[in-house]
Amino acid sequence: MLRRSGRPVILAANKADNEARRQAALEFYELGLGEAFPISSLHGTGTGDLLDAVVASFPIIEETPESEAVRIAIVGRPNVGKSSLLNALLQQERAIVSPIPGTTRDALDTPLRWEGQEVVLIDTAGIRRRGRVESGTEKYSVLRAINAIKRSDVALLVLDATTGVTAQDAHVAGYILEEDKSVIVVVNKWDLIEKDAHTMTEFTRRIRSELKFLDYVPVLFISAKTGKRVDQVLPMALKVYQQRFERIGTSELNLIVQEAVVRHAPPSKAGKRLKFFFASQVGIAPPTFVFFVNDERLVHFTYVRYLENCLRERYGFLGTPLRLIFRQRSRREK
Ligand SMILES: Nc1nc2c(ncn2[C@@H]2O[C@H](COP(=O)(O)OP(=O)(O)OP(=O)(O)O)[C@@H](O)[C@H]2O)c(=O)[nH]1
Ligand SMILES: [Mg+2]
Repeated sequence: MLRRSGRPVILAANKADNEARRQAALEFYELGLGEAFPISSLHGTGTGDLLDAVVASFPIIEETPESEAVRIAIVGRPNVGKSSLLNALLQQERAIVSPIPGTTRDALDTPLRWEGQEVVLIDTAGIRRRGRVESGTEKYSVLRAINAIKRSDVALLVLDATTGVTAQDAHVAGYILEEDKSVIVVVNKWDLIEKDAHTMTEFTRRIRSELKFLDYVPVLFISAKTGKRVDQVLPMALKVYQQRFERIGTSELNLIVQEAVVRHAPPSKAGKRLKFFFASQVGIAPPTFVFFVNDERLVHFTYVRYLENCLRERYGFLGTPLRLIFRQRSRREK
């Protein structure tokens, strides 16, 4: 009956409380349902591998329903050089423009092929600060930029090197994060800066402190005008795109959590300490993790940050936001 249903079937052999019983679970091969996962509901063993198998059988939900292309939005304040960057990217010899019929929903979408990968670059009009009196067209351009961010996988947040980070830049960064998009900071007009050996480090430090929630984000210093380091933009964007889809296996993830807890004790309140029971990655793009804990009220944001850093130490997730969700395990299950 199960086979006829056409649904994926995963066999769990329960009550495999000891090694002998785990071995015995191999016999279930005879059912013709593939490998049996020996588990023990009583001891909670084997459930990690079982969950991995369950998750692996899920149909892959296409994040990019309109095409297979990686969509990269170029956003930032007016006049920082977004359109110039687009043109500079198109001038690179390896970027061959190849129009794909039916994918261009907006006059500003430029499809191209980069080393075998379909890419759509989305140029936008500069986003001004919220709250200003906006003319009709300006308002429209803001909406279009926000829409471009929504449609993208990766956003290039373009800054003007001569003005540094402004409140508007933080504002645009906020839009990108609200949408859980991956991001690269591109500092443009680097040709106009008088530099010494420390300028780039100092600039990077300032960007990281002024946009502090973006500390996992790569920063590139370019000149759309001279073409300097423009060739690093697309490879970096594609790298960031790939890390958006990275998965941590359940056993590996739980090891990371155990080690994190040993290195740095979780917070406690009124004599009660936060305890981790089990963690699982439940989603990609952005990578989303659920942590089952004894009491979610004990979760403090500094510890969330710390856990996030532990995940990034091992997996990078360059330029990609992570979602960490904490769930209280109900008493019944204890
Ligand atoms: N020196 C220098 N000038 C640049 C660079 N990139 C762009 N510019 C100049 O900056 C001005 C604005 O460039 P655009 O590319 O139109 O800027 P934009 O971000 O598309 O502007 P909006 O579409 O109005 O939001 C132009 O005069 C460009 O020539 C650069 O790397 N160096
Ligand atoms: Mg422009």
